[in-house]
Amino acid sequence: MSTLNYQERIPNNVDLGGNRQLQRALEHWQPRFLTWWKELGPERYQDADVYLRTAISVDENGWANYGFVKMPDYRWGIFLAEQERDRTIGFGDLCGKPVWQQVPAEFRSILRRLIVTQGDTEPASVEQQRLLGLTCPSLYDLRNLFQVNVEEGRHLWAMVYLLHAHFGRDGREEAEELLARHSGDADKPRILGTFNEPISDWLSFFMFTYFTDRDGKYQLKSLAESAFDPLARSCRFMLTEEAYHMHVGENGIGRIVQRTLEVMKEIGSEDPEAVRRAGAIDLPTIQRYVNFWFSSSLDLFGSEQSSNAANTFANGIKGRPDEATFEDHLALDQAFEIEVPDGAGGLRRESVPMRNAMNEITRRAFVADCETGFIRWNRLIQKSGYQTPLFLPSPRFRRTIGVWGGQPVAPDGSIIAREAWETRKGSWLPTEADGAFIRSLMRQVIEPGKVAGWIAPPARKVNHLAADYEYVKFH
Ligand code: BYC
Repeated sequence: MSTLNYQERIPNNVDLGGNRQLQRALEHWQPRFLTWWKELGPERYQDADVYLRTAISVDENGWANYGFVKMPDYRWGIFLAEQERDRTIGFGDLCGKPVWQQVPAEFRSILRRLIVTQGDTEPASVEQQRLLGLTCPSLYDLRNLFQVNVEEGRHLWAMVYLLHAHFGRDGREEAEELLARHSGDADKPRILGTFNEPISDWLSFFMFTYFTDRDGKYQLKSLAESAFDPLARSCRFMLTEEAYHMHVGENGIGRIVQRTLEVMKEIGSEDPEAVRRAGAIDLPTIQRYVNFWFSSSLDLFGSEQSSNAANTFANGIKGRPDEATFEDHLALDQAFEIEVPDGAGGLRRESVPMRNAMNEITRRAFVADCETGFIRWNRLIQKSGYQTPLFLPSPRFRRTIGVWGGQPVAPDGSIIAREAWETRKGSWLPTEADGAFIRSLMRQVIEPGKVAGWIAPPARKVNHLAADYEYVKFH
């Protein structure tokens, strides 16, 4: 017997009300999701009223509304972008054939694996970020954190919907497992590396939302091309929310850089120790956090040469981001050049069949997109009269996956001796001492309109509200 009015409780455009089997599956899963959310979602603030955006439709002109809601009462909805009439497969061997509304038996296990991998990252990020509310630099940031968290929750719902609606018993079991694996758990970790890294401070949070959510953008863009139409439509709508998460990252890092520059001017010094003594985060430390999160996020694209990627492309399951912008959608007789270590301390170029290089093609689009924030931050640095820019390290730096995995490479991309890597990595990656310093800055500020000393106030408000708006009301 239905205990909830799903049509009302879960805003959706998938006719949940008309599908009793799906309702039953979700009725089973939903209380487990809530238990998970209360145990491993945002610590302490389950009871607070938070000013949140909630997706209510897929109408481009008004897809969400804003209002106060307690997070456990958030209406995690299920939305698929509008169905395109007569959509055909846009790439691979089946190019031009009609897309699938159901999962073809021969692709069932690969599609399930991709949906599970995507789904796994969503609750993982909520778990990683669960303690950040206790050290938020402002009420504005606290609200943004919770906005990101509930939307990652909705993205989990999006994948669980697909598992329940299209994969029968296997899908239901996988949906349970999505709540059973936990970020950083020794026995049951999350599937992909970055999602087991702790995010214990706000500098890491902004790096994660800048870099790792951007991996999300590119993976979702690739899946939005899928011949499995419900997956494609689901991912297309998820991208709408994902854009805001990256904006949180870009603005957060920008505000930290801005504050650092103000302090450097005030004290008339760039010396990292002096900047730290004045309560700001020195630029070399910010660079070390960039190096860490960028390299970790690069691994999320998989190996440069991948038969998995070639197969999913050939079968129409996963395309390239913005596939329509490519000229040849078959990518059959083409080659792609990648760099590999030559085993003698140098590198050589290798030609790979294009289909096998899809992970690398997607990674390169990601890297180009990562540059945008640096242009803005470096403009701030330059305008303040300083000459040392922030930069993206070489994609070969600190890789653990792919041809560069485990290779000793400096941030400028040069291959170095292993001993040199060991002695110099402390100047390239966050150290224990960096972590301790950053954590020492993490003191909660929740007075409306006030902001911690290590980050500049936000330039833009949420939904045009006043700067001292009470975005979160505590009880
Ligand atoms: N860590 O052929 P390979 C997001 C595994 S983020 C651990 O090189 P393939 C979000 C790989 O799974 C977007 N394992 O790669 C962001 C495979 O294992 P199996 C998440 C890794 O298969 C912020 C093996 O190595 N979405 O949405 O072509 C907040 C050989 O793999 C890693 C997706 O990832 C790693 N870094 O591609 C919230 C989309 N890298 O199968 C959310 C779905 C590779 O042999 N996933 N491996 O056991 C995929 O498309 C693919 O699974 C991957 C790997 C791109 C991840």
